[in-house]
Amino acid sequence: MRTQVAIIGAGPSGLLLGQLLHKAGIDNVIIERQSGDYVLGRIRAGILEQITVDLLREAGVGAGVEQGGTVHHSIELVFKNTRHPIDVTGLTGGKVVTAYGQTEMTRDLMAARSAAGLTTVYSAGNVSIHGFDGASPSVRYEKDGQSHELECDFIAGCDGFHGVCRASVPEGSITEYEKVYPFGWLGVLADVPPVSPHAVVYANSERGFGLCSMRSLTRSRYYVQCPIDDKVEAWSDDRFWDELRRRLDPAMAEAIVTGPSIEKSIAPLRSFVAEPMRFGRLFLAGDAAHIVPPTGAKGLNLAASDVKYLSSAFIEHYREKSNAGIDHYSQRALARVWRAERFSWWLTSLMHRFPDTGGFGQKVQEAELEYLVNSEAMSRTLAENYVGLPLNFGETPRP
Ligand code: RFL
Ligand code: PHB
Repeated sequence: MRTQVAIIGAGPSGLLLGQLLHKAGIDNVIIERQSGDYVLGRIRAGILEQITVDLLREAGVGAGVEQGGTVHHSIELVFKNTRHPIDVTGLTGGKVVTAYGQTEMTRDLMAARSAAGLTTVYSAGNVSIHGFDGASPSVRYEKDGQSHELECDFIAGCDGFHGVCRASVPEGSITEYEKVYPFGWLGVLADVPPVSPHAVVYANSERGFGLCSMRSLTRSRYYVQCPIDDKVEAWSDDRFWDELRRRLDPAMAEAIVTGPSIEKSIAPLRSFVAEPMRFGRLFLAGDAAHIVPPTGAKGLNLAASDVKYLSSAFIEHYREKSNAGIDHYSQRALARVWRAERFSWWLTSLMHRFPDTGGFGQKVQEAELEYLVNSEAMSRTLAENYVGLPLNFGETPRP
């Protein structure tokens, strides 16, 4: 088999890239280790920047988010048992965020891909990549007991943090930066109406961080910070709801509608960046190249902006026979990645209880939060990062 771009991974990065390339007439095949159902079963992000929504439209899959997404103009911070709305739209000259689950976005992209008759190989075993430092890269994999080889012009490594692409790069050519946080997030999905009309509630409390988010007007997603080695089995639904209530302000705790969980999982928190994001004819995108702690809601949005830069670079290569975009990809994507890394690290540090936070650390966090909600300058800094900085932020135009 031969294609122009071989995409490894059918998560949001790989599926969105495949769709944008298809729209531009560039042939691509996706090789995915898991089954389609398994990919759809992973409950992850829920907040889309406008850039991500625009990209879904550009890819021809905007109908789902237009019908099922909820547009929001504000978020809410809770500390010292008090709520503080932040008018992100007012502070950013009209920008919004949209609540729409990663699961739904993935389903829309999968449906569009199969409607277009594009090849996706699910449940591929022993995926390996070859020859990307030369002119003829290829991908080998097993399917139904048979070995296959896919020849291509380029490989897009969209295979997440534990994928094979980054791991295949020679050790000396890659630099990794990492910070692992000493806690995780316990998340619960439940068919209950969201507690707050705001997009997301971020709560700082002496008991640790809590978060209220939504998937629709009848489905909510809630999280509490938990010890890194905690087990899901130790958390009954009742224990989860009790703990969440204790981290919110009293009125919100009273108002929250609880119900049986339909999903419950613990995610570790990590900041990670691999540099560069290009190795010859191999390009990394999304979680394959970087991880942010979920506090800033940036993981999925960064995957989308990588894909925007990468698809533009491939389109420029095939249409205009120019490699300028390809040569610029890593530098461009990494500039945006580090801005989101900084923001996610900062919000994580401000909102969570660390082992050494203590009384002093708690007071300093509260003082910073108090400054934030009373200073228009700092509120605006939070808002402009939260809605997403422009794709060309800080760039000098290419000649
Ligand atoms: P994904 O979604 O991990 O998809 C990668 C795909 O590659 C496949 N794969 C392989 N395929 C072939 N061969 C191999 N050797 C392969 N190895 C792996 C995988 O099966 C998978 O289908 O990466 P992508 O597309 O870059 O998308 C990134 C987003 O998924 C990610 O940034 C966000 O979900 C991060 N994230 C969250 N972000 C938020 O903004 N808010 C959240 O609440 C939030 N929660 C989360 C998260 C990420 C989590 N991870 C990675 C464990 C919760 C979790 C648990
Ligand atoms: C979610 O809806 O899952 C969500 C929202 C905001 C975050 C993280 C997760 O910062």
